[in-house]
Amino acid sequence: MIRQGRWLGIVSAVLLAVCLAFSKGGDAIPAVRAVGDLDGDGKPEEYSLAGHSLTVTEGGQVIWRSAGDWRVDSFALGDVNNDGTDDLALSLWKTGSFGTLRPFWQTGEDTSYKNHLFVFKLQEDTFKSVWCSSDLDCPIVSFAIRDVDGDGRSELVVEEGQYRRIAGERYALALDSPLRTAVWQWEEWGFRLRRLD
Ligand SMILES: [Ca+2]
Ligand SMILES: [Ca+2]
Ligand SMILES: [Ca+2]
Repeated sequence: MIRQGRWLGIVSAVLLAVCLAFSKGGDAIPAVRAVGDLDGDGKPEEYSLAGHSLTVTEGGQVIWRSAGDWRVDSFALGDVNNDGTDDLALSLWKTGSFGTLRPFWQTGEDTSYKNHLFVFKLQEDTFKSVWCSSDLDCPIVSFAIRDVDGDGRSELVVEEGQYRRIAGERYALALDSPLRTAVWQWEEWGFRLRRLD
């Protein structure tokens, strides 16, 4: 049992090192578990996705949990807005396109259940929203934060699919839809489409 425990410890250390390598290299991929130090306090946070819920701990304490009515598909750590600090990006499904930041000209019912991309930064153990999309036109199948053109700035690389209607305003990813790759670059107030393949 002791030997088994030691091996488990070594395997965990290797996994931790791999995760740290991803977060430090600036080339992040969606994962079910990752380690980063987004607030730069020298204490790494652990990010774990289970049951479509993301939990963030630091020093064994839970510092953040995704909202109960979000279905989180995937996440990535990386400096998606190129301000020098890594961010947390989430692909999630929820009801309502606008949440509390509803534009005044939107007066109808806000009951659609679709895919969103949210970006947060971490400051002093508090996650603050950097950008929260309304309903995405095309749902995310997978995404990564990386520098695709080698200019030293990160891009958001998204594999997009199509929605299928389940009932009413409730949608899901159409599993048989053709995929396309979209490359988005952060500009001052949001993402601009750079390329669509
Ligand atoms: Ca930290
Ligand atoms: Ca950033
Ligand atoms: Ca780039």
